[in-house]
Amino acid sequence: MTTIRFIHTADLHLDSPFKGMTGLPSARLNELRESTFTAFNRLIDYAVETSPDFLLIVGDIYDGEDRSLRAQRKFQEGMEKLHEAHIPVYITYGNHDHLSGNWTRFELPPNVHEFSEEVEEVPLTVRGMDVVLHGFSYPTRHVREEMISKYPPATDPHSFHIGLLHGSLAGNETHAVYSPFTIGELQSKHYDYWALGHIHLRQHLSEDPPIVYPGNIQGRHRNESGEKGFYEVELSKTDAVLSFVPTSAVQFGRIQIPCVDIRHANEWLAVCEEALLSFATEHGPSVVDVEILNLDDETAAFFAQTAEDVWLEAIREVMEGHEPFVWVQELTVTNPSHRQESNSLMEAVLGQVDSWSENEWKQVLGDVYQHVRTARYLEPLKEEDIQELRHEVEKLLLNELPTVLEVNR
Ligand SMILES: [Mn+2]
Repeated sequence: MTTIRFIHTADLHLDSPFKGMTGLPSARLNELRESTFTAFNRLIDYAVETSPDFLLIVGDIYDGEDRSLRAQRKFQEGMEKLHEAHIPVYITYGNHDHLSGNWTRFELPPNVHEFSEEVEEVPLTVRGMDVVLHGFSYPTRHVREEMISKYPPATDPHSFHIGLLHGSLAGNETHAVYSPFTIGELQSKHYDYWALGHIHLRQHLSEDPPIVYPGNIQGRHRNESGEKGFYEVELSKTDAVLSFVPTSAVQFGRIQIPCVDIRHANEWLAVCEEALLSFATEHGPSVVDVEILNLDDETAAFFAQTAEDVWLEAIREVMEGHEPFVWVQELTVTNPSHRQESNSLMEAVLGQVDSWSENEWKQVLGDVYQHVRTARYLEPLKEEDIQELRHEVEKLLLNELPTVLEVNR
């Protein structure tokens, strides 16, 4: 045998609070709040069933630096199951669950190795083959240092070398840049596989060797849409075969529904219901944004008679009780002529907004965040808050710009 088989996962974000989700019936909200655990259980069950040589978890096991007691207990249970199944687990902690957080400690079973805050080499033997893992845990939340320079190059060509690294590409400003690296730097270490974490979008940065973000195992908001899961990797010295295994309990998504020649509300509701049901059949329980488009003038006039939030309420009611559930989080009616007209101005404004760094966002929001009376009720600004605000900006522009242009004509 010359192939090792392992599971690569990251960003479990156990016990994510889904605090931006409002309006859901409480049973659905509970389902959503359980979703990170459901996804985690699917990961554990899969491992127990398929007995990989080992499991890698590359940072952000917990969503909060306080590592909620419940999340730790569930994680502990999962690790015990793997212990009983004789599956070793190697974990690093990331920016969300760094080692300086204040938490009540659980003792993990002996099959679990936790990487320390220094880049560490862990040798293991898998069915007679030598494997060396390299990795570290975040000592504090903000690790801006180029930790990659501390990873030793592989010298022994007969061993499998795997790097575990929670961080992002240098120069990629769309995410908080932690432990930055370049693809060239990773390649220069001559490892057989780079198991990355931190970016929640599943992606391969390189094929040879594989440099891979598995993404998170459960989406947490509209910007983490689509199927989520982990990779099962079969690795030989000459080849790597990656299989994606889905785990999401609830999927976030976006549906565009063309509405031509709609003259009555019941027609519209029927069209939406059909589209939403077929989405749920394909993707399971979902939280979706619906965009109504392709309106002719008469249909646009028909929609304008009723406020968008009333339309939204109506469609939510129609979907009530359907299994698997589909919750419509947002409804937008896009008038194509407006969209075209405002495109270039919108792009200019959004381009500006997208160029803001985290600090610039804080400056822009300074009035609110530094206000004597409001500041103490606000939680610190997070990356997902910024994404949500960016989304609100886009919506506002889409709705308001045409009116502004109209007035100034
Ligand atoms: Mn993460």
